[in-house]
Amino acid sequence: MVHRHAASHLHWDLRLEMEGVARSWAVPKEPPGERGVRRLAIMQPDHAVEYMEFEGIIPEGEYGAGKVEIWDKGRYALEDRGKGKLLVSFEGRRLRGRYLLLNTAGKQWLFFKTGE
Ligand SMILES: [Mn+2]
Repeated sequence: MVHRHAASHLHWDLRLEMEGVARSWAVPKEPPGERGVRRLAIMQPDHAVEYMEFEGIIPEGEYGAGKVEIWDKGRYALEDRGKGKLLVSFEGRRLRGRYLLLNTAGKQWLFFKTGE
C-alpha cells in the first residue's frame, strides 16, 4: 500500500507487508504508473502492519504532522529478492505490474516500474 502524506514535505510512503511488519520507504515524488521514471525511495523504520489502515491527521507538533491518506492499496507478489533488490508485482488501483526496488547506498533506494 501507499500513503500520501502531506507533512512539511509532501511525500508518498510505500509500505510492503513482509515478515509480519510493514517495510516502509518514503518516496519524495509521486510513484510512477509507467515505465521510464525512476524515483528515489528512502527506507524508513518498519511500521506495524495495522498502520497500513491508518488515514487521518497527525497533529501539529508531532513527528510527520499533516494529512495521511491511503493513495493505493492491493495485493503484491514478491517475485525475486536479492541483496539490496526486491522485484515485486503489484495489483493495486494505481500501481500495477512489476516494480523494482534497488538499494543504491545506505537507506537510499530506487523505485521504478519494469514491466506489465
Ligand atoms: Mn510519511
